[in-house]
Amino acid sequence: MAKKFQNFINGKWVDTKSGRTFANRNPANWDDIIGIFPKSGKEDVDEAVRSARAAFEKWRLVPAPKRGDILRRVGDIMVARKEELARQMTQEMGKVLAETQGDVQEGIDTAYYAASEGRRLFGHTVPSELPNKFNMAIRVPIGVAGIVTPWNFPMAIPTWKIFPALLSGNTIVFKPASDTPATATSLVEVLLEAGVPEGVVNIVHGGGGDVGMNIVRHPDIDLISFTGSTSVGRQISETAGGMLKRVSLELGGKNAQLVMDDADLGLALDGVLWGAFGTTGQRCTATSRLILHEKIHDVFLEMLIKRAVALKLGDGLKAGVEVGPCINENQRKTVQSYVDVGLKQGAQLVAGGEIPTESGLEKGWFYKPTIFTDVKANHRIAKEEIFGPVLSVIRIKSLDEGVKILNDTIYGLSSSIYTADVNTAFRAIRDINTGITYINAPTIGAEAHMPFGGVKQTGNGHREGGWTVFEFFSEWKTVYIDYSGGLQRAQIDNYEN
Ligand code: UN1
Repeated sequence: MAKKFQNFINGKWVDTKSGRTFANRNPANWDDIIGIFPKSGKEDVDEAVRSARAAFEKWRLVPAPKRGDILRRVGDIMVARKEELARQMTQEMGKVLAETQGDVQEGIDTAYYAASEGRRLFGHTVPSELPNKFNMAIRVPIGVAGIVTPWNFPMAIPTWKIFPALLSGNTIVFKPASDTPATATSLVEVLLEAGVPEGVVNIVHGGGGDVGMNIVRHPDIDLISFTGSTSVGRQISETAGGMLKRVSLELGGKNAQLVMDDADLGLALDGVLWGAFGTTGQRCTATSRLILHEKIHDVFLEMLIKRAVALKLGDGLKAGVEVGPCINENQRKTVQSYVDVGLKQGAQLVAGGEIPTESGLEKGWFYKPTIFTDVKANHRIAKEEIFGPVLSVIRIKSLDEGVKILNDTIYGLSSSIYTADVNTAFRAIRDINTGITYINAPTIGAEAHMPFGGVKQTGNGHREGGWTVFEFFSEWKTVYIDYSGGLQRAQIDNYEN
């Protein structure tokens, strides 16, 4: 019998009001049911928002260093449970164990970073233009945060949002992706064990339409943090924009790795294999374009194909497996449809491009690591986010041409350049138009204490991670304290006419 999971609302584990449920399956073996989860609706969201709103009145008054102490305990518990959480995540999401361990570690890093921020949350004191008057700007909590997260980083991305939101004094209504609800449930259990009070964190499982959009639309949700597709992000932005809500969006990417003729090719090869096929290409930061200088194009490609076709697919819990499955049937269909489009538009398929037929893989959503060459700027596989193990290779003649092609996309999340020339590197840093740029490293691998996010249609200008995420989850309050004992009129009494 598959385990039955519940929502957590107002300090209690509860079923949905409607009693509806859905099953979640292991993408490497669809006979393996991870659990039965609540398929929630508007009435469940309403209940969760009521709980979070009531809890906010107490939580906002807990001193930030104390909120930080709870998050430090969250980090400690995650350290103790790291292996178990990673195994659960691989079973639920498919990526290999080393990667799910990394995903949990990113949550641990975020917990400790947020904990330390509890003793900082700096404001500003600034001199007043009037005598006997004191000016300061302080950070205050905002209210109830709606947190809507994807399945590709089932632990790290929720922690990027929830931990700074809590540290800043907000309460939470959390809707995790319906492909990874078990990991999300474990995260809530960790928060409770660490001492997060009743009502402060609420989790509501279910679909984007029934749960996600009802969170976005709810008048008592003050801010929304979403990571996912650009099309859903646009829908959230339109709805929330009309209600004048604060929204942080982390959306698509079409990230490129540029390899110059002076690059260390072995290093660039390890980088692109990890960037393109790690997490089965299912990262916002995944390398989906490889831009090769013509002088090294053929030799590099030969090295790349050899390694890519040798990557071992399988159940991510098994030793030696390097690439897990796609998350679900739809995602694999999307990958296959892009491969078909690539072929139709005239790109050359040089590796993969099909579902593997080896025994042991037949009950999972596996797809072979795929490489296209002769990809042109107008090909859809050069422009659109695929979110799977498909790499489009483009040939260039110079740095300028490479940077131009790299920038020629509606997205702008991550980028990478391999070169031995410091001048080339610095010109690339200046001219590449993405939120994140790596020099001699792949497009993936952001660290928790650095700003994370992108330009153009990758987002709406906010940054997660690092010190910048606390900007999003808190409000500035400007305070003037006049201790002169008289009326002092700014801009008037301190100037002679
Ligand atoms: C994502 O795919 O949305 O930089 C997040 C990385 C990871 C996070 C990716 N640390 O690849």
